[in-house]
Amino acid sequence: MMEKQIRAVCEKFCIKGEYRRYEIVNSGHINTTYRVYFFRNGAIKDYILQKVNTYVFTDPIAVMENISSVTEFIRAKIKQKQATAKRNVLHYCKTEDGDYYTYTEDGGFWRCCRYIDESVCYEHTDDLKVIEESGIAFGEFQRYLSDYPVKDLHIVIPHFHNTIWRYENFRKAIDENLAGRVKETEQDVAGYLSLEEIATKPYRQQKAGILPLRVTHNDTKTSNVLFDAKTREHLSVIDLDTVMPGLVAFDFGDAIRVAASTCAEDERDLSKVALDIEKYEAFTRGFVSSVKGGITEAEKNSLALGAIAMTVECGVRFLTDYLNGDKYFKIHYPDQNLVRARCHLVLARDMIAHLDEMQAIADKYYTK
Ligand code: GN1
Ligand code: MG
Repeated sequence: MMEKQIRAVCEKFCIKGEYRRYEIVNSGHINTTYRVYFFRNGAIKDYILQKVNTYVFTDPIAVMENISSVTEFIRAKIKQKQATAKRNVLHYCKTEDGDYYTYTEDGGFWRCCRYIDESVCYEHTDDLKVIEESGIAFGEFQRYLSDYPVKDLHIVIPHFHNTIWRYENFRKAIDENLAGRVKETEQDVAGYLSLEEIATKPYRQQKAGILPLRVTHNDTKTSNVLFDAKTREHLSVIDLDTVMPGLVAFDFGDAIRVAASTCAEDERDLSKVALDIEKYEAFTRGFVSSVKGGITEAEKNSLALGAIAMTVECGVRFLTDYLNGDKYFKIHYPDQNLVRARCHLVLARDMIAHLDEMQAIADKYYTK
């Protein structure tokens, strides 16, 4: 059944050659992803098919408009300096009608992109070179889009990194107690409520005009970068669903949340959870040197704070979803959202304890 649907979608995207097989890609908490293998001109050609989660992305066509426009923009920039951009930016396929998407009979919204040859991605890594490379990748992304017209982007998820709004939703979930889980999470709830002031600071600074809105990726976890399988150098940033106006501090911070943690984002053993300052430094070196002079002094001063804001915000979102009965993030076992939330609370507190040190490292690599 699934295979039939997958083959039908491939046909819509005019993929040539002989279909071989598909596999499920089990990363990402939102969309459903498949890798599909074709045989053409004596070689295997593979593609990534995704069924977009339309509960989360209520206007998926707007998502694809953002993505196609941003990837074309980046492609043109890369082609100014090298012959091909094939491995350095995603290439989405069009249907016969010229659309970057197709629907299946069950109402599913699908898209398809070429798989980047000899690439790998990591959910979590201890390899400092890979971490520094991921910093370079997101810094480069920021630089490529520094002159992209921000106002042309669709706001595909309103209030996405509006930390104040995330807290409002959290309070609503506590009041409604839809899944009857408030009692067992009393301590976690109190812990997150106590961090509201610090977590909402970058957002308030943007509202006050201290921090500018830029084109940002907004989902900068380590698994959203592809690396060369042999050299471990960065190739391309992926998962462009949430490219929207945002803060540099948020892209930096959301990356640190994952890249500079001692463990995975759902570590149950909280004694293992901490900020790894060496990893933090590796990412920061990559990111700050790669955005070069493209960020203001105020933005540089907001980076470490952004890491705290994004770690708290993400934890608040996991806990809110747990309280609501796991409606948003995919879970692989019953209390995964609670485990994720607890892990983020410990990580955020450790970051707060090291804020000065984190800030000093950002200062060290910054040049105007
Ligand atoms: C989701 O889809 P994925 O796994 O890249 C989420 C991010 C969270 C992340 C936590 C659209 O990202 O905001 O930070 O999970 N994406 C959306 O791992 O909500
Ligand atoms: Mg994503």
